Amino acid sequence: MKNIILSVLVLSFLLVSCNQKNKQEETVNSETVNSETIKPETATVKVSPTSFSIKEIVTDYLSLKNALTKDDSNGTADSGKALVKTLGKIDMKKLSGEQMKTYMDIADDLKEHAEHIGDNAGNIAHQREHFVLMSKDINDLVATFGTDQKLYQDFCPMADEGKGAIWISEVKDIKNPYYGSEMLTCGSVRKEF
Ligand SMILES: [Cu+2]
Repeated sequence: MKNIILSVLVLSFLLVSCNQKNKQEETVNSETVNSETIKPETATVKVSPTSFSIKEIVTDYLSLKNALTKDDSNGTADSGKALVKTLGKIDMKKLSGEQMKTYMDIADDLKEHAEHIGDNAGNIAHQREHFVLMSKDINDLVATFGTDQKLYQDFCPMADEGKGAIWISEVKDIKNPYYGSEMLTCGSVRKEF
C-alpha cells in the first residue's frame, strides 16, 4: 500500500513538472514569434530614405577658403583637419556603383590635400598650393552631386604661378583666398551653381 501511494505521488509530481515545462516552452515560443513579427516593422521605419549630400564637405571647404582670405594659416589648418574628419564620416551607401566610383576618386584626392593643409600650419604658401587642387575637387563634387546652397566658381588669373586657378565661394563678392590681404579683390565670377 505504501508503495502504491508513493508511486502515485511520484507520477503526479512528474506530470505536474512536465506540464510546467511545456508551459515554459510555449511562453518562450510565443515570445520568439512576437519579436520576429515586430522586427521587420522597426527595420522599415529605420530605413527612411535620406539622399546623399556633400553639404558638410562644402561647409568645411568654405571655412578653409575664408581662413585663407584672411591670411589665417592656423585657421586654415584647423579647417583642413575638420575636412579630413568629415570625409571619414560620409555615408556612401546611398550611392550607386558608378556614383560611388566617381565620389571615391574625387574624395581620395581631396582628403590628401586636406591632410597636407592640416599639417602645414605656419606655411600658408604651401597650403595655397594644395588649395589649387582642392578647389578643383570641390568644383567636381558640386558639379556631380549638386548643391542646395548658391555657390560661385571664381577665377584668379594670377594664382598658381600665373597659370590661373579657381575657387568655390558662397558669396558673389570676390575675396581672393590665393592672395588674401595682398590682392583681396583680384579675380572674377566664372560660373554659378
Ligand atoms: Cu603638401
